[in-house]
Amino acid sequence: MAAIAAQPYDYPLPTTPTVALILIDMQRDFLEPGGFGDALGNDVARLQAIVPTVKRLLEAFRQQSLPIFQTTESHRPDLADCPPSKLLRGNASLKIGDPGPMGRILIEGEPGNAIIAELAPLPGETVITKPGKGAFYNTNLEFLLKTHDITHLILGGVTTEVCVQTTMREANDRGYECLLVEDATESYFPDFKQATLEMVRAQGGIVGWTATTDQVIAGLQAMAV
Ligand code: C5J
Repeated sequence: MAAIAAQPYDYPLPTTPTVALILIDMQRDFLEPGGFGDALGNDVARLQAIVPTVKRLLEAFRQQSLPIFQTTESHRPDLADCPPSKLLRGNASLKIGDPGPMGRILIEGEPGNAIIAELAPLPGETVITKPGKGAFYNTNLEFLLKTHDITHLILGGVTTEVCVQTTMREANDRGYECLLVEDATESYFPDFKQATLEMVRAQGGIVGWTATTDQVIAGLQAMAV
């Protein structure tokens, strides 16, 4: 049986290709100046640095015709799906819904809310628009995964300890075998990223596995033969 060399131990791959890539929130709002992440006072360059690696991971799934799901953190223009607790939290220079240099912050359909051009989804790749941090909350992701008989999720994207970790925990509780790709995820806070990697694979993989992009690609190639 094929496996991905991973921590805390090898991640067994299924014999039928029921593995999907979940790329979280690789959006201009988090990666480019003038977006939500920047408005919160973060250095977006840290996140931009992983784009070539994430692209390599994405291309590997494309080459093997494996299912790809990308997510965006997005709200309706009328903000009806944004609870006041989220809207008013923090001290951002621009709040959700405010006009910024790339359109209204974190609003669906605005230029800044799009997935970055380098990773733009191709026809047939699913984009899940999510109002929360986790990709299962108030979305049809679980329904779509079940429809495609997917059992194994390979996760990347931003930010590691917020939307990526929340999604991985939601998926783990739903019975999915989850692997977080170490160099295809990033945080504005290096310590938070490191802590997340360590906590998900602690205690024998209490939330799942972690591995590098090279290790994932090697495992997928072994699955294909
Ligand atoms: C945040 C995210 N950090 N995609 N969103 O607010 O992690």
